[in-house]
Amino acid sequence: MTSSRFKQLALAGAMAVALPLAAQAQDAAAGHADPHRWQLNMAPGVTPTSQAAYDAHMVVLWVCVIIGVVVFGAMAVAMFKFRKSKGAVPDTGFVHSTKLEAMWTAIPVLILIGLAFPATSGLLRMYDVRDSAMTVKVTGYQWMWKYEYLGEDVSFTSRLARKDDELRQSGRVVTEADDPHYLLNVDNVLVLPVDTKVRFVLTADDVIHSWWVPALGWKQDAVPGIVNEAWAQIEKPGLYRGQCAELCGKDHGFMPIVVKAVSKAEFAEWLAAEKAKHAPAAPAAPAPAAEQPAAETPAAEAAPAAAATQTAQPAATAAAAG
Ligand SMILES: [Cu+2]
Repeated sequence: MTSSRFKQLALAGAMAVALPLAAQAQDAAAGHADPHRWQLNMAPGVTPTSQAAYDAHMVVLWVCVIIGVVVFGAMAVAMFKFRKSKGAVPDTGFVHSTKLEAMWTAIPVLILIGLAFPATSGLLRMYDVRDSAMTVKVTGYQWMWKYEYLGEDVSFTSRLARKDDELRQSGRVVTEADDPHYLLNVDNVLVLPVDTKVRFVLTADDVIHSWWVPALGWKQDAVPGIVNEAWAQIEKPGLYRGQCAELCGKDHGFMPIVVKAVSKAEFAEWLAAEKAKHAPAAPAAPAPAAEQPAAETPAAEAAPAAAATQTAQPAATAAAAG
């Protein structure tokens, strides 16, 4: 091989390593939530608990790296410096050292105690659902999710987007050009406000599912007859995708999750619009109108859409309170 050819190959090799690393650093800086090609590390996520998990993971990683360097370094020195061809003679008298044994017991114990602190404090924080500002009930079904904003009278189901479903049944090989988030799109996204402690209560209707959005930093089983809890406080607006993480039947791979984190003001606006959409007074159908107090119904029907929305909101709140 000529030297210029070798240089080219070396350069290509260096680029192959450096480019993904540079891309990763860029994505980490931009807070990118989606996994990407050549991603080498877990993502820090967008909640304080996911970042705590990431930090604990990085501490453990570096401790492992240091231990690896020390242990393999000592082995390398022992093998190359004290080898027979260099005239090394085994020390047959050295069979036991109480001091050494005490050291190699005590040091790992101390390391483990040191690692237990960030891990335990992170876990305790993760399980503390107190002082949450709102609660979302998540129910797993074969094969979709139902979201209920408790106390707000807003609920809907969320299933695989129709376009993805058609693509998957088309028999074609789906490429990124067809759909950059193939099988990770839903019809109705779960809208949540940022900088708000959102408590989740999770259950299932048929079999065990598991609600998992990696950017939030946890997954929680949704078990029929049992209510599990979790919480998230999303710090960055964005779209965060996840999937069911418990094998739940033939369409387990086709019940994705999409969380849309928006500003508090945007969320309040969205919630009000959802309430208006589902409020009994909004449609002009006679059946729901019968449930309304007699005096209010004709006014709401006659008024323009904006006025109907205003009427619907107190009605929805009253229903939620009752
Ligand atoms: Cu499932």
